[in-house]
Amino acid sequence: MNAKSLKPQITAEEISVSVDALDIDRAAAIYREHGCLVARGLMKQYVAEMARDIAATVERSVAMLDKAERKPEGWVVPNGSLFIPAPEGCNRDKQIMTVGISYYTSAAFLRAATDPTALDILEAILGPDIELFGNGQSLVKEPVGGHPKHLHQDSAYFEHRYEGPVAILTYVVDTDLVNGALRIVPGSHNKGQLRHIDTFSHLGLDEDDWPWEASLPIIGQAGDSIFFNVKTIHGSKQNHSDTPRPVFINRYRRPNDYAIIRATTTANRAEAEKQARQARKTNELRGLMARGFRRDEE
Ligand SMILES: O=C(O)CCC(=O)C(=O)O
Repeated sequence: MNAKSLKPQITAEEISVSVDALDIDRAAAIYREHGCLVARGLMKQYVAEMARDIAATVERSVAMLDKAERKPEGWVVPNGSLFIPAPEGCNRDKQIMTVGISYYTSAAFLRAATDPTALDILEAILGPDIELFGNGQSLVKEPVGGHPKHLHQDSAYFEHRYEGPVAILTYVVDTDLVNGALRIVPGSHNKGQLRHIDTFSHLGLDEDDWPWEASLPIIGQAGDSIFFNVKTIHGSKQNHSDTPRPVFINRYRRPNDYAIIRATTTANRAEAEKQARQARKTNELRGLMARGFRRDEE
């Protein structure tokens, strides 16, 4: 594969808007065309509290490691944090990956999820009625070699009946090529559902087909947010800095949408694919309404 031919033909600047001079229609148009959008400064006001709450949750999670339960994805401690094998040189044999923080444990997280400017942009993308998908997610890359997240589509993990969720991933610290900038493949939301393989960071794309060079790194400051479609290819490399690299993610969808396949490995995805036709909105937990009204009970 010629990596040069895969190199994104667009710059981060071209898919970015600033909340200080926000043109909502332009923001939505960028998202629609490229399957991604960078909103500079969108979540600045929540960053200090989110940094505090994420750090406290990580500390508690590490203290619970002796109660960790083995799962196909790694080890899960009682507060829901997921650990995977640690990089060489770490003083533990397990490193944190996803942090057991949610709207149930952090008021700042819930406030960020219902941020009015974020919802204005989402409304221009999804329409007037918007349901939260999930209870919020946070990932932390530990210092000095914290995990990579291989390029993937979120739809490998939760494929939806209709358009699927919009994710908003927010940097909690200034993030660059050293500590693991999010990398994104603009336009890849139009490629349909791609075949994923099992990787160190769970479902991921085959690097021979989708090398890192195909992706555009988004260098940003704490409080910058990246919107992306459930089928937009994204991922991030290891954290080579000496401090943690946290992010938090809020996800939203139209109220009538629902997951038809949920998976974390190729084996459980193959099983879930067989059941996809039986999936119904009524079989899934409804999310809280972030804007508008749930018009049709399906
Ligand atoms: O932490 C990151 O940079 C990536 C997170 C991610 O790709 C995901 O949760 O789908």
